[in-house]
Parts: sequence; structure tokens; C-alpha cells
Amino acid sequence: MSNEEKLTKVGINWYPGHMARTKREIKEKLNLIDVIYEVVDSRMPVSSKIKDIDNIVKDKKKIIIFSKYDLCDKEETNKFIKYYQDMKYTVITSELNNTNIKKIILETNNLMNDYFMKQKEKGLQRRNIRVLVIGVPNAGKSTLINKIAGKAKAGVASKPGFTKQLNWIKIDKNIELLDSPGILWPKIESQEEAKILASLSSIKEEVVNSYEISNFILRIMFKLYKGNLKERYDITSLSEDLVDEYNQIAKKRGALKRGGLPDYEKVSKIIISDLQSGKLGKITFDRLK
Ligand SMILES: Nc1nc2c(ncn2[C@@H]2O[C@H](COP(=O)(O)OP(=O)(O)OP(=O)(O)O)[C@@H](O)[C@H]2O)c(=O)[nH]1
Ligand SMILES: [Mg+2]
Repeated sequence: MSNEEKLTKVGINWYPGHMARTKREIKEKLNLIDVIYEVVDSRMPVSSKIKDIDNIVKDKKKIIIFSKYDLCDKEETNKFIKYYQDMKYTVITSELNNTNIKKIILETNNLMNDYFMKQKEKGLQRRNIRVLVIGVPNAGKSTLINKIAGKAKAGVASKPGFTKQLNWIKIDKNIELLDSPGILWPKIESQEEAKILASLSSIKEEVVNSYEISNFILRIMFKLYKGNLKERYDITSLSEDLVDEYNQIAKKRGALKRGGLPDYEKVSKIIISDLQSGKLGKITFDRLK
């Protein structure tokens, strides 16, 4: 099986197996939920988006959280933010050390205002708003939950759910957040998207070939962020097979085997980790069409 085929298989294989179960679990939880926080990775707002989300969450209110905003190319990512805002979605950015939790809470209340007004007209008591965080693997769901929960400094309450105990964290006087997120797999629509996801670590390394990812990173960086590639690796052009470039990075970074031969496996790992840790600069791989 070629690497190309392996990547295609990721999209096809993962989807039915894991997805069928998690989708079912999320559907069960959904009956208890009023608002969804959908987390997307700011570096790939489309590739990390669950395309069929609205079929899954149906009529739930939604806030889109752009996570890892500190790692992205803001100029490009802001185009996506505007795109979603124009579609009347509430969008909030989140960084490792800077998440506007107050705004998240305010917007959550705003989304439910009309509903509670109607309830009041019917003479019904106001109840707590219940929130679920969802997103693809590695999107930053747990980080967000921890931040919101930490900020709220609230205890954890357990309530019987459908099939198991669900833990609700009180994040505001009338908002409760489910402490376990819904993990979904995005429907992969192209090879390019699969590779973007893989390079930014939403597809586990065991499933895809690491050279396929590091080669892709060099190529897309050369296409979109040439300057960063020059700055980090002193690379100003790319050869067809990328061997020269691997040799150069090996030398520059001391990724050598005994006897001084380049250690290509190590170079591949260096490229992937440099990208993911932001050492190749602030990047956004998706482009608004
Ligand atoms: N720089 C930066 N890193 C982040 C941010 N949010 C999350 N991360 C990092 O991204 C990685 C994944 O974050 P998690 O919160 O575990 O993601 P998750 O969606 O819960 O992942 P799964 O549980 O595997 O589905 C971790 O290494 C986080 O530290 C952010 O806003 N900025
Ligand atoms: Mg998690």
C-alpha cells in the first residue's frame, strides 16, 4: 500500500468504526445539552472542522472556538473567523494563556436569552444551561474545559445520564459544562486535508507514514511560508525527491548516525515537531476559497 493510499484509508477507516460509536454517544448526551462549543484548530479551520456537525447537533446553539490562536497566521485565520461571523456564528479565539472565558460565558447566556424569555412567558422556571464541548482529536478540547473549569473554580457535580454518570462542572451561576468532551472525526474531503490534519497532529503517527507527513510539511511550507523555511533550515528551493533538503537539515541539526550518515528518520521527526511546536513560525495551512 502506498503512503498516498494509507492516508486515504485513514479517512475511510477511521470514520465508520470510531465515529459510529462516538456519534451515538454524543447523540445520547445531546438530549441534555443546550449549547455546543465546537473547537477548531486555528491553523486549519476547515481541515479540523467536522463537516457534518450540523447534522449531528441539529438545532443546538453553537459557539465556535478557534483554539491555538497563538500558533496561527492571524492574517489568514481571521478571514475564516470573519466568514463564520458573517454566517451569524459566534466565534471566540483561545490561546494557551489567553482565553476570554468571560466572553464565552456572556455569549452562552446571550444565545439562550430568547429561549428563556419564551419559557418565562409560559410561566416556566429558569433552569441551568448545559454545555458540551466537541471537536476532532487534539483540537484543544480538554485544555479549554480545564481552563473554563479552573477559572470558575467550581466543584464537580455528578448527575445520572443516559448510560453512565455524567460529570457536570458549574462554570457560572447558571451554566453547567459536561466535563468529558465529544470527540469526533472529520469527514476528510481531500488528500490535502488529510495531510494537513496529519501534519498538525490530528492523525496519529502510527496510522500514517512519518516521511509522508514531513515531506508534505516541507512542500506546503515552501508554497505558503517560504521565508520561515529559509530562516529555520536555510532552505531556499526544493528538489523533486527532497533528499538534498533532508541532508541539509540533518547536518544543520546534527541528526547524524554513527559514521556521520544522515539520520532521515530523525530529520522527519524534527520537521514534524518543529512545525507543531511553532518553531517553523506562525502558520495557517487552510486557505479560504
Ligand atoms: N499553543 C497552544 N497549544 C494548545 C492550545 N490548546 C491546546 N494546546 C495543546 O494542544 C495539545 C492538545 O490539546 P488537548 O486539550 O489535549 O486536545 P483534546 O482536543 O482534548 O485532544 P484529545 O483528548 O486527544 O481529543 C496539547 O499539547 C495542548 O497543550 C492553545 O490554545 N495554544
Ligand atoms: Mg482531551
